[in-house]
Amino acid sequence: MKKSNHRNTDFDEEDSPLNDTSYMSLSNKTNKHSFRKTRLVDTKKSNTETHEGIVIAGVGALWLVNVVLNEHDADVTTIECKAAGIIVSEHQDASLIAVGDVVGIELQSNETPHSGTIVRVAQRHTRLSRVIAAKHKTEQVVVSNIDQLIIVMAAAEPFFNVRLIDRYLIAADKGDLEPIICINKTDLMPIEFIEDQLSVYQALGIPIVLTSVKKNTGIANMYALLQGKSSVFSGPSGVGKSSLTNALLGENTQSTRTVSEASFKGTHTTSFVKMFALKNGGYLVDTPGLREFAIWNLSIEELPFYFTEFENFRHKCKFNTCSHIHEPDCAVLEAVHEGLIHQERYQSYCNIRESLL
Ligand SMILES: Nc1nc2c(ncn2[C@@H]2O[C@H](COP(=O)(O)OP(=O)(O)O)[C@@H](O)[C@H]2O)c(=O)[nH]1
Ligand SMILES: [Mg+2]
Ligand SMILES: [Zn+2]
Repeated sequence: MKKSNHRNTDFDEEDSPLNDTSYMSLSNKTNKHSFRKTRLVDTKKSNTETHEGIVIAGVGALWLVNVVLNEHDADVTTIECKAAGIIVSEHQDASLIAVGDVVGIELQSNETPHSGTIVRVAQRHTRLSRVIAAKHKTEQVVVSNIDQLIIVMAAAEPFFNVRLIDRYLIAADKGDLEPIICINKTDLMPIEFIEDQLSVYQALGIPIVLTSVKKNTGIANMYALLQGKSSVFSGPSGVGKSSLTNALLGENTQSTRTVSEASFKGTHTTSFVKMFALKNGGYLVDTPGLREFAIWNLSIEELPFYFTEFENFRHKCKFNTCSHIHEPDCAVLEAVHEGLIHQERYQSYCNIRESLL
C-alpha cells in the first residue's frame, strides 16, 4: 500500500500535464499480460464494488478514467476520479498514477454524471519516465502501458535537437517502448538536409517519419505506423504534436475535446496529457511539450550500454572500467576519431555522462 499524495501537476509550467482519452484495452502488450489474473476487484473488502478502468487524462488532483459500467452494452463511460488516501499499487514506481494505468475505482454516486475514487493501480508493462525538475528529484511517469514512443521534433522553428533525441532513446529503451523519430515541419527545410542529419539514426535501425501538417505530407505514413498500437507523442513545445494529433484524428477530434472540456471546466485543455482512440484501432497520447528531459534512474555505469554502437569497441578498451572520456587506449574514442562512431552521438554520451556526475 502506498500513501497517496500524488498530484499530476508536475509538468513544466508552460507545458504542464498532458492527458485525456478513452478505451478499454490499451495495447496488445497490455492484454497479453496479467490483467486477467489481477482483476481489480477486492473480494475481501465490504460490498463496495470496484470497477476496472483506464486512466485517459489527468489534471491537478483529478483523473479521467474510462470504464465499462454495464457489461451488456459495453459502452465506455468516462468518470472523473480523485485518488484515494491509500492506494493499493502493484507497481513500485514513485509516480503512483499515470495516464495509461489500469486502475480500480469505486463509484461515489449512482447518479449520472458519476464521480469516483481510484483505489488500486495495476502493474505497468511499459513506461515513459523522467525526472521532475522540482526541489527533490523524483520520478514522473508521463504515460504507462504504451507500445511506441514517437519522438517529435521540427525541421525548423524550433530546429530539431539531437541531444534530446538521444535522451529520449535511452528513456524508451529503459521503459520498454519502441522508439520512432518524427520530424515535422519538413516544409521549412530541404528534405535532403534532414535525411543527412538523421542518417545516424537510420544506421541504428530507428524508424524515421518525415511529416508536414501544413503540406499534408507523411501523415498517411504516420497513421500506418500507429495502427493497432498505442503510441505517445513527446518532444519540445511548438514542434506540431497537437497539430499532428488533430490531423491523425480527423473528425474524431471534436468529440474527444468535448469530453475533456466538460470534465475539466476552467482548465486549459491544451496543456495536459490526452489519450485518443484512432479509427484504425490505435491509441494516441498527446503530451505537453517538455523543455528538458532528464532520464529517471540512470547510472553512469550503465550509460555506455544504451549506446549500442559502442558495443563493438567497448571490450577493446585498455581499462575495463574505461569511461571512454579521457583514458589512454580507449577503443571507443579511437572509433570516434576514425568516424566509426558518430561524433554527435558521442557528444550526447559525454553530455549525459556529465549530467550524471
Ligand atoms: N510550417 C509548419 N508549421 C506547423 C506544422 N505543424 C504545426 N505547425 C505550427 O506550429 C505551431 C505549433 O504547433 P502545435 O501543434 O501547437 O505544437 P505542439 O506544441 O508540439 O503541440 C502552430 O502554429 C502550428 O500551426 C508544419 O508541418 N509546418
Ligand atoms: Mg501541443
Ligand atoms: Zn573506452
